Amino acid sequence: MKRLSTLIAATFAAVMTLPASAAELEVHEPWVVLAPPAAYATAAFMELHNAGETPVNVVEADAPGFETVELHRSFNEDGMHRMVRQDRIEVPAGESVALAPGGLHIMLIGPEQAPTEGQRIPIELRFDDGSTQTVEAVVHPRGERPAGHSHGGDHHHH
Ligand SMILES: [Cu+2]
Repeated sequence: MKRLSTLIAATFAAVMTLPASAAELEVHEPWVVLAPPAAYATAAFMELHNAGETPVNVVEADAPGFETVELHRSFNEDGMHRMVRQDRIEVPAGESVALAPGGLHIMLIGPEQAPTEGQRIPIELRFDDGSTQTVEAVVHPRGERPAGHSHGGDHHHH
């Protein structure tokens, strides 16, 4: 039996890949929409890039100072703007997924205090392997670029 189990172990070793971890996910330009002070909710956007060789699944998000944080997707149906909660946001290996206005976003619901322009909101992303990654999203009005951003192909370290 020893030989057989060795063979099985070897087979598994060949098939198994390293679990996807947060370390392989690069998060670019996280930002939060500056909402009117009385707004019930606002949204966070960012670009997720998976530099690894296995898919990365974001299954939850959280942020301090908000009652509820959910993964959402906006879409248009018969001219109506709607959004639906997502169980996960999958970032395929080697690809990028944009969380952007009109599409995927992280919904920040029920702020204790209205976020103000320039505020940095830590958003924790949780992955299906149990790992987490926290990004700092800057609050700014829709349609504006965060201050100090450059498109020089620089790598962001976290
Ligand atoms: Cu939403």
